[in-house]
Amino acid sequence: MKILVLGADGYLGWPTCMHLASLGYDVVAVDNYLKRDIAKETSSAPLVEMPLLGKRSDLFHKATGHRIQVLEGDLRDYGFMSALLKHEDPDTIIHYAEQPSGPYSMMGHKEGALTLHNNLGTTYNLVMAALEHCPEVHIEKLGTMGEYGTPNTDIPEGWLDFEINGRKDRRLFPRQAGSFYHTTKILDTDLLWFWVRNRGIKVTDLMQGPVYGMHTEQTMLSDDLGTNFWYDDMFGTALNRFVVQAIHGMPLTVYGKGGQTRGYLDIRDTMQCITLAAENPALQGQLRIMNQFTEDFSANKLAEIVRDAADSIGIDVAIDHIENPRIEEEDHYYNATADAFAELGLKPHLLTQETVVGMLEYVKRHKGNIDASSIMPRVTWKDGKKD
Ligand code: USQ
Repeated sequence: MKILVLGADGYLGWPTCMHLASLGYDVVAVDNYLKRDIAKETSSAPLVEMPLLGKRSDLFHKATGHRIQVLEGDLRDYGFMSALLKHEDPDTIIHYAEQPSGPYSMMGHKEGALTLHNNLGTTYNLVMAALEHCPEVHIEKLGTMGEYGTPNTDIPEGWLDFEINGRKDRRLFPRQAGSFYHTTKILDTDLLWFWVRNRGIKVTDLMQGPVYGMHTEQTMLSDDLGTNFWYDDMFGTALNRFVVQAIHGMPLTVYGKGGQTRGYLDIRDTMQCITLAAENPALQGQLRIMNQFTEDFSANKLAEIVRDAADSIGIDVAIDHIENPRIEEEDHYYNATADAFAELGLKPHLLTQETVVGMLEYVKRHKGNIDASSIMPRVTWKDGKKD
């Protein structure tokens, strides 16, 4: 199987390339380093900055004998996207090529517009180029659990069967996102569903929760084969941030009451899910929606887990409830389904103390790189960028 990974330089993109190449798939990694550029603008830096894709691909080849082909280009440019799909003629495309930060998307007009145009533009170009050159390709699109928001009902996997005045139908489950970034993911889902209905493309839309961790089997092969691990207010996800805060010796930043609950997963389980979906593709003319998380936690619970893990290795950690920069429910019902991957055979790595201690130890080795000035929230949902 030939697999294109779009957005291959990202937190998930590079580990995905190595994981799939290690399984023997023919992997082509594509990126234009947009995230590195916008991260410079916001003074956000990963804990350890990894080499560019070409160098990592060479190192990976030396370490394993597997090759990952690297291409640099802007997928917002239809000429590039079209030539890419025509030339590579892939079986599967994993589409991570989106601006992934809620806070960044809420900063102001420029950042919101970039998020909107980049995220919708790449998805639209991908659909059009697939229809032009490889209409049977399986598109695996990274969506987000945040598309559903936090309804006061259970959350099914994508679809809602409903009845009004005795008549029944089935539609996308209502979406209501908590940031402009998350809203672009809703628009993506609608865009894909439109082209599935009208031209019969083959799509899996993965509703993924926040991911934690920095290591997969392949990232541990060498220091330079790691993933870019973010902990700042823009690109860092909750658990990753708490681990860095614990090592830096500052109180953990729970936003507001801390009852905000999300479905989380270990980065190793992202690898499993992406692979399971690729090996068991959607049908032609199907939009298959799969919820991608393994356990749910409130922000309070995550903070307690990190505090207890730190305590077990002699690090004292306090938990602080700071003013919530976001507009979101802080105390709500949450019960989301995640049956599809379990049925395909996902073996979850649950959040154990050993996992968190492993993360704490990695961050401790790089403690000197922590930039404390990018940890506290610099963007509010109400006012955008704080001066
Ligand atoms: N939170 C805190 N303290 C922090 C950081 C976050 O209490 O220091 C809370 C947030 O208020 C939120 C929850 O933790 O309620 C999760 O926040 P997050 O920053 O880990 O995740 P989020 O902004 O939702 O976005 C991340 C990724 C995004 C992905 C999404 C999956 O950045 O790309 O789509 O997780 S999901 O959350 O399911 O939509």
